[in-house]
Amino acid sequence: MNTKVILTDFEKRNIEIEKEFQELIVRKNDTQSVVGNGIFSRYKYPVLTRNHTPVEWRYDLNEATNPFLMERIGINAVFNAGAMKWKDSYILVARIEGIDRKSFFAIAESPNGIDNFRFWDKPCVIPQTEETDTNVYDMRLTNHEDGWIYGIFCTERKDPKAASGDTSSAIANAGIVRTKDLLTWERLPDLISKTGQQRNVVMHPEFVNGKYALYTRPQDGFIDVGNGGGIGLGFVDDMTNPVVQDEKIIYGKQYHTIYELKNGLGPAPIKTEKGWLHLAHGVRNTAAGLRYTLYMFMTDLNDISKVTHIPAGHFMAPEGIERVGDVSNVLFSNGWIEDKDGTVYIYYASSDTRMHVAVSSVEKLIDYVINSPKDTFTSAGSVNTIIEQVNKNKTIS
Ligand code: M1P
Repeated sequence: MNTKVILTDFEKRNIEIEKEFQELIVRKNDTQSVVGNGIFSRYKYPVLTRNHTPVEWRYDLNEATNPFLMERIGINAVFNAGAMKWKDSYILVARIEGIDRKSFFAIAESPNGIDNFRFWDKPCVIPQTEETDTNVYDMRLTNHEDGWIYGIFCTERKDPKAASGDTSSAIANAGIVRTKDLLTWERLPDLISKTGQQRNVVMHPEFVNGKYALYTRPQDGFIDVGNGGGIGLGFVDDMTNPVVQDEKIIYGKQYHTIYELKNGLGPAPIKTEKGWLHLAHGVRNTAAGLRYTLYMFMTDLNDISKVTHIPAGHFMAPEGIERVGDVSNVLFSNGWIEDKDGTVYIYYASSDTRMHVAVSSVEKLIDYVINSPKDTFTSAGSVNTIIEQVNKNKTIS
């Protein structure tokens, strides 16, 4: 006997939601079909979006309590992810922002680093200090030689000194967690530094003279860097009492550059035979608001406070759809992965909305950083740089 199963609206919608979700997760990613700049290859599709978050996070899947199968918990954006290789998988610790504006962390894992990223079943549970975090975001992962994986993130709380009626002033500081399995996170005290606000704090993967080295970004206000800003470097004796000593700016903001207004380090640096490769973001002001681009520099292997190479201008800037989002005209990166064969997966977020990947190699990035011309800081200097290249090209037979 042929009995026809009649599905309820709930059941039909459930099937559609699941189908759409699975299609998105397994979608194959390919390099963009453009010649490109030879430095890196962008990929066609974002690797993580809000639609990649598990259906179970967003929907109450019980027909009795959610008969219309409505989304009960909305996710607004998935961006600014820390990254690392973990047991042959590519891991992103993404910043998930709910529609309630609160950000939190969740791990997504891929077998190849370019597609098939799937979130683990629950978001990360980050223990609290005595002072609860109002908002947390932008975790940088460092696999430190002391045997721990550290996650340093921004913790934000309302400014206790804010005038009554001022409901937006906040204090940003570096929150610190560590783990050995990416499942259980031990919360350490927040960073103790002399500066007013800290964001974009990143741990160096090796001890320096027996101390932990931290890249910082001190600034006076929550939004305004004031007299502060710039990428700093400080040292900590003991991460369970993280007092920063000898904090110094190793690369400051500079007039008429892409980091004119502020800059901040991205992921932990990659060690190469020529020096430490760094990825950072630079911010400048425009009539259309702030513009965030990514740039690279290299520091000395034996003196990590010494910047040895820094090409002029941006390494990556928002293109196409990347330009548009909740905070438009922004590229931000706090995660990259160096594979055993030298491939480098650069994970970057566009416009505080979604995550992308671009692929390069250690060899190419070294070449880019060492052999690209430096900023001359004037238009005449830029013209001269081009003329020198044209003349050099004329000598090729
Ligand atoms: O909105 C752009 C970025 O703004 C901040 O970065 P920074 O402190 O360098 O200005 C952060 O809130 C970051 O998450 C965000 O992507």
